[in-house]
Amino acid sequence: MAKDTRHTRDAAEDTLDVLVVGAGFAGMYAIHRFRELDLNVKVIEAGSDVGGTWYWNRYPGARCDVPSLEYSFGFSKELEQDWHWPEVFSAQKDILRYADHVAERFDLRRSIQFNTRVTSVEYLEEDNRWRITTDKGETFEAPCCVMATGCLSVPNKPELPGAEDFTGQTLHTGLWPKEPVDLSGKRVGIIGTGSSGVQVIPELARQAQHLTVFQRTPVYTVPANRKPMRGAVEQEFKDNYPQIRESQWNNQGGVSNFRPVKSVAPDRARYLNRGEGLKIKSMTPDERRRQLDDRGLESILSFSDIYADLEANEIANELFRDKIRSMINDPEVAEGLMPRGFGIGCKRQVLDRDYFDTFNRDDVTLVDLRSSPLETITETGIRTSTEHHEFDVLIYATGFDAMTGALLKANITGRNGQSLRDKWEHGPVAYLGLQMHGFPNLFTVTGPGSPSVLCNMLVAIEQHVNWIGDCIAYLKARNLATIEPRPESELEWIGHVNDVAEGTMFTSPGCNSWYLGANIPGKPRIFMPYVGGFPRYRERCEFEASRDYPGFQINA
Ligand code: N01
Repeated sequence: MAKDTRHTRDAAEDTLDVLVVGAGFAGMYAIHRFRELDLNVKVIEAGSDVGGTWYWNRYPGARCDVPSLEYSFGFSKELEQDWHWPEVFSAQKDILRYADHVAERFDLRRSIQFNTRVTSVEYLEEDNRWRITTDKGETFEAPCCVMATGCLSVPNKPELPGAEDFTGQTLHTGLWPKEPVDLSGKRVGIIGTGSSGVQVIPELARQAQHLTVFQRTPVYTVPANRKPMRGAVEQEFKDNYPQIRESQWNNQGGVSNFRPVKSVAPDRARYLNRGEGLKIKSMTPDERRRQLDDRGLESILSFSDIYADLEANEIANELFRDKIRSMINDPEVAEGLMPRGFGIGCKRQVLDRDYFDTFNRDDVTLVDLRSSPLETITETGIRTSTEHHEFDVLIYATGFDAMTGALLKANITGRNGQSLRDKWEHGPVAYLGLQMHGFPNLFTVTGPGSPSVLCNMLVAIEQHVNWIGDCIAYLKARNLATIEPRPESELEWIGHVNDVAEGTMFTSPGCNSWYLGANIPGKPRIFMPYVGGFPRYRERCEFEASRDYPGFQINA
């Protein structure tokens, strides 16, 4: 098909410095920061509004697992002080309200073209420019391009036999409709019990006439600390924000772990101390059980030896399974819900509200796909090797093509016509998760090889956007044409990313997570995020910027 080269110009486009793909929190902050640096920026966004992951994941029960006072922008002291979070861990709708407020407050929407999907991103070598083509047949050009496309933004819908035959309603948690979905009186089937499934299942059970949960892998999930925000606690946080933000930047996962002391009653303060630092191997079986009984199932995560010692981890796994036995009425259902064959800490920790209790309801059925594999989807439900289950609505909570999915889907082509797909055939190769050799002036926010999903995303995003903005401003101020990593920098960094993941629970035997690409058939098995910690990573980025980018090639 002939390429549509119609070029849509807006008033500022001739002087555009940067094109950004995506108006989630990364794209939003990029507009603000780039404007501060006097860079002319335009953002292309597929959705009809800002918010990224929180725009698309509207399923009932969607909620953040980082406290909102920490999962929020730190670039504006006024914003920090003015915004009120109604709950400690925010629901999706409150995070979207925050995104809307940020967009209004900093007048971001005038730089965003909504309802437009990018279909290709191409380097024009002779001009040292990037051209973006959209599904509307438009093209836009600029010397630099920033992919702010998110780590979990391409929903994974597995190809299951008979999927097209189902005549009822089909939904995906990662593409939940904006319009309310009424499930009352409906029979609902759901596939998937990761973070999304675990959050939505109790909500579906409350709404639907009957819920059937198709589970392939049981999950280690612990109750979320779900509470309304108390004014005094919020104020104490706000009074300490400078110190909190500094702690975030010096913490492995970008969270300050700030504990309010003035606004918390002494007995509560004791409760908040979940026994961090205790070693499970140094305790007797009775002491371990007492720890969970007294401080809750979530305290299992605080044993300090379970993340690097497989034997300690297995003791914790058995303790977890014991707890499930005591929580679930039907022993067969309890057995079905017990994770085995991989340990706590291999996957992203899942937090829930009433998850296990849900399986004590008469109107909820657990189907264990390990003992009864899914044979086919039918017109009216799912047939497993043992039974046909009928329902009106089928929900996929089957996750995402994480970290690389959105970048590959954008059809990026660099120098000499090399596609990113070809470059990453055997796994993502990038320097600091920021840039790829052969793709000059193309930047990725929280790309593979950066702390990204192992870090508080808002903190990771701010650090990346700041670095990218400074780098582009550096080129512009010196009239330099392009920057890209040296090939040896990429290889050395990827080696380091793999080395630090080695020996952790993330890469332990039996671990199959989306961090490793293991949820997508055919995807290279590589541990993608950087597990070496945010401070160490940040230092490396700062080293590059402060020494005129020695790990990069710069062309005049
Ligand atoms: O996706 P997942 P998710 N047949 O990949 C199952 C973030 N997040 O959307 O494990 C049957 O974790 C799959 O089974 P298995 C967070 O970072 C955060 O739930 O592959 N089942 C699994 O049970 C999280 O880690 C929050 O055997 C199939 C499920 O689908 C990330 O997003 C909330 C299947 C997918 O689980 C992804 O979570 C929500 C098949 N063919 C999400 N294919 C919070 O902040 C897949 N599955 C709280």
